[in-house]
Amino acid sequence: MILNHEIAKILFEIGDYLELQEIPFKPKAYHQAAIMLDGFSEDVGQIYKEKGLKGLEELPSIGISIAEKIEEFLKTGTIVYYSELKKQSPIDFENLTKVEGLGVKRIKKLYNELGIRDIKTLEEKLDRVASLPGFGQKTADNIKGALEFLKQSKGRFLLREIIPLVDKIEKRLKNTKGVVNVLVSGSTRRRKETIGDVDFLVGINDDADRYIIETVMNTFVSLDEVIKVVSKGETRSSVKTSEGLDMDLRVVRMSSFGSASQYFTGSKEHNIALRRIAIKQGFKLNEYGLFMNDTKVRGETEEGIYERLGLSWVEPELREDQGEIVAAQEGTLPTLITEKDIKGDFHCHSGWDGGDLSLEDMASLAMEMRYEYLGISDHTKSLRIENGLDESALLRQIKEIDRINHEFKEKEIPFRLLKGSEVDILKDGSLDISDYVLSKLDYVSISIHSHFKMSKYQMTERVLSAMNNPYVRILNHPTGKILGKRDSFEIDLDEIFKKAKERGIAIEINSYRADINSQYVRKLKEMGIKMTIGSDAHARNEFADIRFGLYQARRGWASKENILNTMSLDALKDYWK
Ligand code: DGT
Ligand code: CA
Ligand code: CA
Ligand code: ZN
Repeated sequence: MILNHEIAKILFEIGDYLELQEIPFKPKAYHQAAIMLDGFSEDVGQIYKEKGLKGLEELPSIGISIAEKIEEFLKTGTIVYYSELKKQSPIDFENLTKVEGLGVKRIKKLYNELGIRDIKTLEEKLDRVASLPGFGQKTADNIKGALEFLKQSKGRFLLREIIPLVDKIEKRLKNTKGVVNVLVSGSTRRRKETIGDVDFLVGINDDADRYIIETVMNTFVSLDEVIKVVSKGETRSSVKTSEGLDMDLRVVRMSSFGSASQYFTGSKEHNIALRRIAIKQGFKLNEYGLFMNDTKVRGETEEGIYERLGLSWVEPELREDQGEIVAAQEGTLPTLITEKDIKGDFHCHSGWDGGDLSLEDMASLAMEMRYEYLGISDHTKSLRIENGLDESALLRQIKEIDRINHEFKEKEIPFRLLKGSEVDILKDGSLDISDYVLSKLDYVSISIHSHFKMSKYQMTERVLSAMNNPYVRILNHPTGKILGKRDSFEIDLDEIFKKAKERGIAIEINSYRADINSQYVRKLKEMGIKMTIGSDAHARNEFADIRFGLYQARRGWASKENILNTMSLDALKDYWK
């Protein structure tokens, strides 16, 4: 929900500024309101429209003063209180908090002790950071790494973060007069995990006049989100949004819509390989169509083009020139896993380890997703910032799940919660929960959440040793990477995959982190290792994010058979025995 998110971001920052001024209580209120809003499933704009200020005030964690700020934002697009705080503050919070590892407390110290105000002064005074009390060389190195990371990733956007905006614009274009079809093409359609720019394709009737094209172009360049029009032409326009995202639009006649879809979906490498095949057969292929001796033989549909060239239609996620063309010629393309195949999720967090979701809430959210089961995988005790569960809490949770499942059974509801856990792998490779308690769970998934800076050998041994525990069924986010945020730690994945194969442990494709990318998926598939797709949801609106893991699975050629969460509950329980 892009509006909720936008407001939440501002409220959170207000909290930060207040914390900086050492004002009591208020910061927490703003932070809590922001966290609630970000995870809230309904659009605040809609709530305000229907119920006014009162509706906002009735939301959890929101009192009258914050409700008024939200109202102000909805009415005017800004919050004066926020702009004032920001103006008064000597510190550029917005950008400094983007540096992984820098929270309000540290930023405050950096300012007070070294006069660091923004990214630039941070870079300048970096060598003095290590000697600050409470920082040390390790922290300074981490900050340095995070700064480099920030620079590197500039320019590309996470698919997950732009999709809401893209959907909105797609709808807007679809509702424009004279528009027959809209396709989001380019890397967005191929579901690449990061996007350089978004490529919209609009189809209009063959006999549409110039006025129609003009209307489409005008709609596009005057979208609310657009702050800069880079170019505006007869058939093509480019713009920049306020978040810095570039977007292209091309308008084509419907008789060329298929060939244009094919061309602008790419990838460039796939297109070049396909064009080579066309040329070999005496055709010419471009965005306007497939031609033989200047006569257009195909163009309306993508399928038609592939078919005429002797290929089956290729799913966009596979179009990377990674063997898909030959497979399409030979009719050996895989049947990719689809959203419908997913019967449950093994990675999500309840209010027991933070957040505000009860187990019942989670069950009903899972049923909304049409799942058969949901694995509760709260963190364990070593993860103190996340309120990790200790043995006794886990045992209580197990009881509670049994009780809820019993109720489902009584009421003949065909859904079950699974007793899972995201158990912490300690520095020495042991798990932080006793085997006795682990044996009571339906499945155990394990993760590294600490001590990232080990040698490759040590880290590999650590994880291998954890994988030897007989109750382990899933290894979560094996590289530690969080795409766009944090790099992977050193680890020998070949060894890890071998062990996974040997012990029948599944490797997680984490939807949020995107650390297991399509190349790894493909390798795991080839090795015959099962995978899971995990949403890693901590809030209401994050369950549906499982689709981003699904996209990476598809880009890695995964079929239903390769992914554990496509199994029915009975088959799964059998498998885990
Ligand atoms: P991006 O934007 O970096 O995430 O990646 P794409 O794939 O969206 O690339 P983009 O936006 O430059 O171009 C969109 C599509 O247009 C691309 O996937 C294939 C097609 N295309 C662009 N340039 C060429 C080219 O030089 N040759 C061919 N055959 N196709 C091209
Ligand atoms: Ca693009
Ligand atoms: Ca482009
Ligand atoms: Zn998790």
